[in-house]
Amino acid sequence: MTEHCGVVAVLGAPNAGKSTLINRLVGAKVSIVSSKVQTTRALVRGIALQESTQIVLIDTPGIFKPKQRLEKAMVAAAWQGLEQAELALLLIDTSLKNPLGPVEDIIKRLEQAETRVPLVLALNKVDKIAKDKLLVLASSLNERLDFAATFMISALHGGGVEDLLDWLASQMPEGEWLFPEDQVSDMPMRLLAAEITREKLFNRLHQELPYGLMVETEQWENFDNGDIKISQIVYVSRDSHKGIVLGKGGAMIREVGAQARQELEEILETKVHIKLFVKLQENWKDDPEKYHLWGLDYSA
Ligand SMILES: Nc1nc2c(ncn2[C@@H]2O[C@H](COP(=O)(O)OP(=O)(O)OP(=O)(O)O)[C@@H](O)[C@H]2O)c(=O)[nH]1
Ligand SMILES: [Mg+2]
Repeated sequence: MTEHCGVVAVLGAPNAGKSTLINRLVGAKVSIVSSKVQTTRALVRGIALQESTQIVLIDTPGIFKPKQRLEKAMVAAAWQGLEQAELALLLIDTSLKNPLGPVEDIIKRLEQAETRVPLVLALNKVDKIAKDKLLVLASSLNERLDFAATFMISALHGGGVEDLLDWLASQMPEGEWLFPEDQVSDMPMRLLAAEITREKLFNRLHQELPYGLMVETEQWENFDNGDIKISQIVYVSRDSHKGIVLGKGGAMIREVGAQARQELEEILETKVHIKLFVKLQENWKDDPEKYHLWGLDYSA
């Protein structure tokens, strides 16, 4: 069979469900998910297969009005994802009161885009909204932009995702696969391991605290018996956050470590030991090296 292969960038507002969708299309966890906005910080590539077709899906940080340096770098990365793609998927959170509000700027930019890429629309979270509202939304978006197709999906529950995958596959040009058959992501395991810990922290911490955190895998040791030992540093940007992340008598960080270990053991199919250290680094958001690590542009 002739091989087909192409790159699809998934764009949308923060929290639209982009990472959830990519994990589902790929059939494996390649990008972390949380109920909070601004979870994905850099470009993450997930690789989906559909018969003889390989679809490289770029998960992007949500697009919003950035203020801080890190936010600017995240939004710049999202637009950079578009440049690399031959097809862009705009994902909308239909469960919002005003689903178009947070995508107004994205629509404007896509309208103007100098290098126009074909677009596909996916209305997400349809499990939470009435059908008539969806149809209105679909037609008003189609009036604004020229979408090659529109899908109504639930990335979380899977509804409509199979049809979307079939359609995406049908759009991919002839060409050799970019990745080996069994590869689901281009992210090195050390980075994915750090992301998984960050996801567990995001899910447990409240308000602004998660945004002041970053996780780095410091050491990765493979033992002869197959066990893996991972040491990670959780950087906090304020001294007062250290105690919160540690929890009473270290209870919080232990629980986060246990959750991360469990997930990594499933992914790696071996016994994992994980050690987490919490360190204060007030200005990690101004440290170019941290940006480099994630492929983010420090001066975006
Ligand atoms: N009910 C419902 N919830 C969903 C659906 N898809 C995603 N979610 C939830 O929406 C939240 C955000 O999902 P993510 O996949 O992290 O969203 P994202 O677009 O990647 O967000 P950022 O990385 O912050 O830009 C999570 O709590 C998901 O479980 C869906 O189809 N239905
Ligand atoms: Mg995400």
